[in-house]
This record gives sequence, C-alpha cells and structure tokens, in this order.
Amino acid sequence: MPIGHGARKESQRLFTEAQALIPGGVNSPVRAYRSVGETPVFYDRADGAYVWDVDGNKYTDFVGSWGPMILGHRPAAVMQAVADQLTRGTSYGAPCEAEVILAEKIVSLVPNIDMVRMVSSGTEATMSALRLARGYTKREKIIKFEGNYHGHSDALLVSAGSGVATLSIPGTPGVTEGTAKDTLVARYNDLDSVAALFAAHKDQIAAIIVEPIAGNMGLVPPLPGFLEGLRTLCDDNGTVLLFDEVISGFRASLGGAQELFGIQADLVTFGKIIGGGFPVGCFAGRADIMKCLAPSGPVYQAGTLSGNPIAMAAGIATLSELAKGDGAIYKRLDAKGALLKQGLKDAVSGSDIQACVQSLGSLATIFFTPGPVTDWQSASLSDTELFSRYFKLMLRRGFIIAPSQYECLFVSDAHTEEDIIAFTSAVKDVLCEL
Ligand code: KE4
Repeated sequence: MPIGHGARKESQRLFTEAQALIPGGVNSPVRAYRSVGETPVFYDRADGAYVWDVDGNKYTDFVGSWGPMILGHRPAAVMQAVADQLTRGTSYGAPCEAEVILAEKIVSLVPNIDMVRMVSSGTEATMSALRLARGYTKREKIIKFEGNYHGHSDALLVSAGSGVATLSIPGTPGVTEGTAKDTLVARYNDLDSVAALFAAHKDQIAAIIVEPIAGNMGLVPPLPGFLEGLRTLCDDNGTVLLFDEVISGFRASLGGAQELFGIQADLVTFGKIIGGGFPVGCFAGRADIMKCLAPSGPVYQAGTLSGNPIAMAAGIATLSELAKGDGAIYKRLDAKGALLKQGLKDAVSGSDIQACVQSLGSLATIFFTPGPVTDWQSASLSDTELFSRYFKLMLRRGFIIAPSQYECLFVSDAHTEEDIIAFTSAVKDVLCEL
C-alpha cells in the first residue's frame, strides 16, 4: 500500500475502460503516465493548490493543468465571471463585447503588440501565426529549436519537446516530407546554429519560432545574448521573430518574456493562462503584420469557438487578477519560486543524486543530470529511469508533478509557503531513497 495514499482502484478501473474507447486512454499523450510506468491519476475535483483523485486521495498540485492555473484552481473571481456569463449563453459564433475587452487587456499589458486574434488552443495559435508570417514575408521556410514544443501542427512536430520528447517519438508519421523540408532545426542557446541556417537558406526564412523561456525540455532559460542575437538575425534577414509565450505569457511577468528580457518580438503566441482554464489561445503582433489576416487581408484563419464568451469571461477575470496592484502577484510568485528553487537545491546537495535545478520565477525543473542544461542535447542526458522512480515516490507522498523529465513544476498564487516547504522536504527524503 503506497505511503500516505490509498490505492487508486477507481483510477485503474476508469483507465481500463478509457483505453477501450480513447487511444491510450487519454486525450493528450503525456497524461497517460507511459514514461513513468504508472496508472494515470483520474482527477475528481480541484481547488486552490490541491486536487483529489477519484479514490478520494488528495494531492498538492504542481502541474496546474500545465500552466493555466496560475491563480490556483477555481479562483473566486474567475468562477463568478463564468457563472455570470452562463446566464447569458455559452457560445454565439458572433462577435461579443467580451472579445473586445480581452483583446484590449492583452494589448494593454503586453509590449509591442497592436492587434490580437483569438483561437482555441496554443497549437492553433502557433500554427496560425506561422501561416501569417509566411503570408506576410512571402517566404516558406521556418526555423524552430530542438526540444521546443509549439503544439502538434505538422510543421512544428519536427524535433519537438514535451510529449514528443517524453515518448521518444522520432519524426511523427503523418508529417509529410514536403512539410518537414520547410522546417529547419537549430540548437537552443546556439546562435551559430541559427546563423548557419540563414547562410544556407538566404532570403527564404519566413520566421524563427522560439520559446523565449524553454519549458518543454524541462525549464531552460535563454543564455545571455541568445534572444538579442535572434532579434539581430531576424532584422538582418527580414525574418519574423515569433515568441511562443504559451507557457511564459503572463507567467514570466505581466508582460511575459518580451517585458522580462526587454526583447521585441514581431509576433507572440499565448494560451493556457489567458483562458483561465478554458480553451483559449491567441496570436498577436504589429498591426502591419496582423492586418494581413482575413477578413482584412488574404491570409485565412478561422474558428467556430474562437472568442467563445465563456472562455473570454474566464480570461478577462484571470488577467484582471494578475494585473491587480500593478502585478504585485508576480512578487509573491517569484518569492515562492525562490523558496522552491532553494529547497530543491538543498535536497539535491543533501543527496548522492547527480541532478541540477533550473528555475525562473514560478517555473522549475529538477534534471537528473549534473547539468547545466542549455539545450536538448544536454537535457536528453537526464536519467529518465531515475526521474520515473522519483515521480512515483512523490505521488505516493501526495504530490502531483508532470509525469515527464521534460516538463516544469508550476507554482500558483494558491500554493502556500508551507505547501512548498512540504514539497521540497518530501523531495529531500525521496532523493535519499533513490
Ligand atoms: P496546446 O495546443 O496544448 O494548448 O498548446 C501547445 C503549446 C504551444 N506552445 C508551448 C510553449 C506549449 O508548452 C504548448 C503545450 N504545452 C504542453 C505541456 N508542456 C501541453 C500539455 C499536453 O500536451 O498535454
């Protein structure tokens, strides 16, 4: 019987049923816990920093739905906004005031953007932003980075991070040679690898897409000069710089990575937090680029549920909470992130385990490799077998973390200092057990 936690019979029963009906028993691969060799936890409910599984076990949650739950689960302001909208309908397929309000909020809070287009996922946001960059530049090739994940659109599944890396899927079947040939792959934090691609494909590169803070090979911050170098290469080559801020947007700071690092992107994608837990993504940028989008321009993009009023209401309430007190919440999140980082570092140094801790604000990863981890090559040296043993022992202690070495710990405003100290104390015990 696992320590401190009941058996998970209901999760096991549901998982058996689910596998007969849903490929792998899940609607997103990483949730299947394949890489950690566990039966996935089926959630029954969530509140604040905690989740309860269908067997009644309580966990402190450091996944936070993979980033959206920066306020914690069921924040009162978001619940109220959604309840109010429910009295007025759930989907219109027509413009509504909430879309204008959320667009205005995003434009006012994020530097260097004039216009926004709402979609229903991060995948849709990056896929659409790249089509827009290609239409705007009239070029075909794009540059992405090994270990960066931008959702599952064909062009971006080349050398991707997150679940693709976790499941060691090579080139994904179904992505045609014709598509893959236009996706060039560089090494994160390695400007020479980017410059070499520009030299080999002069005047052919529409966009560079980058996670300005990489979160899909574990947490890998940009080295000093990396983002600045990408900006210069894009300026020198007439290429669009696209920051994929689906994770870092409204998390790294109120203005995201552009604000945190003072780097201007040409297009930015968001997801997760801006939907407050509802399916929302968006892409945004300078007016001259965005106006190429239909119906104001020829680049087509559309969506039945784009700008869904319930999702807009949740997003407005979430960003309003984050903007309160001129972003005072980020000081709290940074302080909790620092407490987490120090506690994890102490846990690692107090053990014989070869590991390193990398963090930025309210994001962190323990890599089971000495590190430093600056790119996919160094991230992939991690001992994923050791990670899976760590994952299982933490689960039995009542802590839910992402079931992959190549993801992050997400801290929310609902986590207390006690929650974080309890977590890092458990990590210390577990590392000594491994
Ligand atoms: P979605 O289509 O999953 O909403 O967003 C895709 C996406 C785009 N860009 C970045 C930087 C992302 O991190 C993501 C999705 N993140 C993963 C977790 N690292 C989603 C979890 C999952 O795939 O189940």
